[in-house]
Amino acid sequence: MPRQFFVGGNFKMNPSTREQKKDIVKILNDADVDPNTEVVIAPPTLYVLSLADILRKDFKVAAQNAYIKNSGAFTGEISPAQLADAGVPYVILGHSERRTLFRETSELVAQKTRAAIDAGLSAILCIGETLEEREAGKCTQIIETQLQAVVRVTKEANWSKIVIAYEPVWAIGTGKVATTAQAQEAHGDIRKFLHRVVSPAVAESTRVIYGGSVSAGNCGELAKQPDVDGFLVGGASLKPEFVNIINSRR
Ligand code: G2H
Repeated sequence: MPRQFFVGGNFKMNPSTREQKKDIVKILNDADVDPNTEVVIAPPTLYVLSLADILRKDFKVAAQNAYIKNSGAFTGEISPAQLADAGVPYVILGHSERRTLFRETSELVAQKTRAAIDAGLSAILCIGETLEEREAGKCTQIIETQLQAVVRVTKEANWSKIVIAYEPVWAIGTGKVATTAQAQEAHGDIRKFLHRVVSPAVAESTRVIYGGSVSAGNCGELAKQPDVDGFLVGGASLKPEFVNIINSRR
């Protein structure tokens, strides 16, 4: 079965007002979009439910993070069980901003992934190397280490609930997108790793999406790569050009 094209909008800590949120939703609701693309919008936690209420029903919502426990004394955290109970189907985990600014290790990200799946959520699992790691020739090694942590705590069946987002850290918010060849090579490596370490079926069915300065201008060529199954979009997801990215396979 072909992998369904997936486009996520990672709003990060934007927009700053509820009014701006409504303006963005209006653009999405009015847009003519490819019905074959799965679209998932990840606003800040505060806005997830109110955005879901006004968002067109063929789009889904996601949280940008969740903790490893379902309840308890964890001030400031949000639990996977709470998200599931609220009808939120997806959560982004392991984004490089979480890994670097908030010191999340691959082991913690793996535990979060397991907890999310156990609660009934699907995870958009972000991985990717820094510029320093790429220049040292460690791209594949870093990606595999980040994935291996998840492999250790998940079962083969869990992978149907995971979308892998390859986001090279040097391309995030910098305007410096990976070349189509760089993206295809990394995505191909991820698929080979899944084939070797999990199973050929999981390698074939798991969606591997690209993130890092995706725009209306560069999405078309990236979307043509055989192992690029969609995008996780930051800055451009707040702009009208996000519609072009959703439609990049059209
Ligand atoms: C990478 C991406 C969204 P941007 O962080 O996850 O952001 O498209 O702004 O580089």
